[in-house]
This record gives sequence, C-alpha cells and structure tokens, in this order.
Amino acid sequence: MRVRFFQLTMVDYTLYLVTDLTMVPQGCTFLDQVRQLVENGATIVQLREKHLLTRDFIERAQQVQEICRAKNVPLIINDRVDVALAVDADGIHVGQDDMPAKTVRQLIGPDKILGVTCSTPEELHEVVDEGVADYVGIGTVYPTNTKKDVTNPRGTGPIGIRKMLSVLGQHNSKHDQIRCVAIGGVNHSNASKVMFQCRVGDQGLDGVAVVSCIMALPDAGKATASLDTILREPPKWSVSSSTELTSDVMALVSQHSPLVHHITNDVVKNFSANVTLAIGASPIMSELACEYFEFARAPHVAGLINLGTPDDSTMALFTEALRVYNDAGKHIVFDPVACGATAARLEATTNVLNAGQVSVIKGNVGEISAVHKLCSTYASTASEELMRGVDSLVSMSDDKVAAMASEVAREFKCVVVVTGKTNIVSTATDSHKVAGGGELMGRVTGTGCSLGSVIAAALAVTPSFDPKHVANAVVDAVKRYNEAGAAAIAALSGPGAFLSHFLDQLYV
Ligand code: 3NM
Repeated sequence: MRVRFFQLTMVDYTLYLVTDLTMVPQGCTFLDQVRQLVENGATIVQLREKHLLTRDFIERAQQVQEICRAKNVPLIINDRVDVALAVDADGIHVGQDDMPAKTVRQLIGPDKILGVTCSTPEELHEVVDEGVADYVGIGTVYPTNTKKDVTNPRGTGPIGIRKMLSVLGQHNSKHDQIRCVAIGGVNHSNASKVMFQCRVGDQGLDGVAVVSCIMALPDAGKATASLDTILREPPKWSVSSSTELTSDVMALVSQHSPLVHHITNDVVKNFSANVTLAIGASPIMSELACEYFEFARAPHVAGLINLGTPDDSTMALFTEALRVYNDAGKHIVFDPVACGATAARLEATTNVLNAGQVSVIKGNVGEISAVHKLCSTYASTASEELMRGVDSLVSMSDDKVAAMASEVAREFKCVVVVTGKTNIVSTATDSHKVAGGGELMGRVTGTGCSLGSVIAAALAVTPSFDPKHVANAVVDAVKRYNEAGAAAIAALSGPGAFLSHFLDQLYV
C-alpha cells in the first residue's frame, strides 16, 4: 500500500478544483489543463466524469493522479468508488443520490478522504450525525450552468450557505472537524466575498470548489494563480484600521463635499437630494449602470441602495452598484424599505444582501425584524405581521431592539441602524442609542429614506471599514439628522412646513 503523503486533518481545501472534460477550450487538452491548474495553485482536485466508460475512467484517473502526485495534491474521484479503489485515489466524493456515505466509508476504509454534497441544512444535519465524512461541499452558492440538476438552481447565496454553516459549526464545536467548501457559480469576481460572507461565528469555509471559471479558460494556469491570490488576500472591506476615531465626521462632509450616489425611489428623490445638499454633500440620482464605475473612482463617494419599488431592472442596478462599489472598496448603505410588508420585498432584500457587501443596513423595527429572519440564528417559525406598508407594527423594548440589531450586524458583518422614537446604531458587539427627532417626522414622507443619504455622506468621508469607524460615522450622522429634526419640529405646529425648517437646520 502506498504511504500516505498527507494527514486527513492537514488537507488544504482552499482551491478545490472539480474537472469537467466538456469545458476544455479548443486547442487545449484535458491533461494539459489539469497540469496547469495543479502547477498554479489548485490545492485538491476532484475528477468528475459523467460520461466515460469504466476502463477509460480508470485510465484517465491514473493520468490525473500522476500529475497530482508530482505536486502532492490529493486526487478525489467523483461518485465511482470502484474507480477510486482501482487507482488507489486519495478520496471519493458522493452526492445525495450516489452510494450512501456510510457504505462508501465501509468500502474505502478510514484513511481515505470522503466528501459529501449537501444542499440544505437538513442534509447537512444527516451527514454530520452520520459522522463518516471528512468534508462537505455545500451549495449551490450562485446560479451555475455547469450542473443542471442542482437542488437550488437560483443559488442559496451566502445567506443560505450560512444556515448550513450554522449546523456545521454546532457539530464542529463538539466533535472532530468536518471541513467544508462552497460550490456553485463561484468565480474570480465573487470568491473573496464568498469567503468573507460565508461565516457564522468561528465556522467559516475551508475553501471554494470551482469548475468553469478555471476549466473553461484557455489560460487555466493564469486563472488558477489569480484565484489563488484572491483567496489568500482579505477583501478590501474587511481590513480593519488602527487610526483614531474622527470626532466630527459631519464637519468632514462639508469640507470634502462627497458624492452620494442614490438608487432610490421616486417618492423621495427630491427630498433626499435637498437633504444631501443641505449637509454640504453632493447628490446624484443615477439609474444608469454604465456610469457607476466612474462614480466609484471619486475620492469621496458612497452608494445608497433604497429598495423603494423593487423590480427586475432595479434589482439589476442594485447588483451592479454592489459589484462596482465593493470592487472599489467604497461603502454602500442599504435601506430595505418595507421588507417586512410582503414576501416579494423580503426576497428582494435577500437578493441584495446575497449580491454584495453593505456597510450599513438601516430600517425601522419592522424592517430590521424582517432582515433578522434571514439570520442563521433565527429559529422561530411563527409568522407575525411585521409591517403595514412602510410602517412598522412591531413593538419591542429598546434593549431587545439593540440585541436584535447586533445579531443582524454580526450576521451581515455590517452596522445596523434602527429608526424609531430612539434610534439604535449597532455593531456586532455594541449598541449606541440616539434620541429620535420627534414623532412629527413620521408624518412627512422621505424622512426615513433621507437619513440614508446623510449616513452615506458620512461614510463617504470614512475610508475605514472597521465597524468601530463605520459606527462612529453613522452615530454622528444620525445625531445630526435627528437634532435638526427636533429643532425644526420645535418651530412648527404641523408637518406642512417641516421640510423648509429641516433643511435650514441641517444647513451648514
Ligand atoms: N455541484 P461552476 S454546483 C459540481 O451545488 C457541482 O452541488 C454543485 O460549477 C452543487 O463552478 C456544481 O462552474 C458545478 O459553477 C459548479
């Protein structure tokens, strides 16, 4: 028997490559393609052949094994235990419809790597309870054309992956570690986000499994090396900063006049533009996706995504804005308007939060209660009415709101602002309370949405993504907004003249 060159616990799952013969581009051979990836950073290879005859499969496995062994990269065979045994491969991977994992383990013994695909928390529960797998492949993260019969064709996104990681984390905190890779639609543009966002407490991913973003490229070596670099570097928005907290962020806003790029609803565009101008920032309302890249290059800029009235075209704009601002390392504020009112809005909110990383989620108690339902820690199945239209129906103590907001902040790795009589600004670990501007503000449309503009302006002059710095800027913005609101209300007898008084109070 061959002496094992790795220990099961030491297997590196960072860049897990699954082969696909049908994707090899013209002018390249399958084996050259595999050689390129193994020599340029693939840490583990799965040979997945759905159409080869047994004899050809064994021959192919031996050829790939030779390439892998030269680089000490483990070779896993998909589905076919007989082939894996025939070539003495390092392991086997099975799906839910393949040979049961327990049977596979009996056949391959304790020393080979066994991986199982899981597409739901329930499947993962079964696998961890069974206790025979060394790793799980969880997905489908994003839509993929590579495998047609997946359980989640639209992709679970990081939100769904976290629900599975939560099950795995509970197991791994008490038992032997089961390792984990995410699969489905992962590529160079999203791998870093997948690694960052797919984490629940201490339980993260050990790596990503990919097919098309490498197998289908003429220069597979270069594609592998660049994915390897992406996976080993922290994303821009996760870098923490040791600089001092700024004491007056709003003064920086008037000094730098940052650009606040709104993708917002028609009801509040005018109000939000006026509020942004009054604090000394520069508003732009743009639904022209091709110009986002140029906005994102500005030295001081932040984006504001307001769910407003979501449809397919606005969803595409939100996704593009997230991509561009995330890539540029600039902040995005997300206002999930009325996401607790209907299933369609909660789905749109899910899609936004799955599409990219936001720095702040801002909403009333009903909205944040709805976002809370997307957390991996959320257990209740009771369906309570959270909102009527844009208005919250939830009544909760400030301390409970703060605890919920912190949970959402922890889950989405952002700062959460909850508006109401008292405004609450929460990070994963802390909450700040800020007095609200007054009840009359609830009688003037746009007063919730344009708080998002002021928060975005404050973030546009805050380069750090450290939650302490983000929360510091947000608290300053929320204070300024509510103090102006309270001062305007003091001079009024009704909502009619609020806007003019409010703008005067905000103006510097
Ligand atoms: N399994 P690509 S998705 C082999 O969800 C496989 O279980 C999946 O290919 C699952 O990286 C998938 O090209 C294919 O999107 C992933």
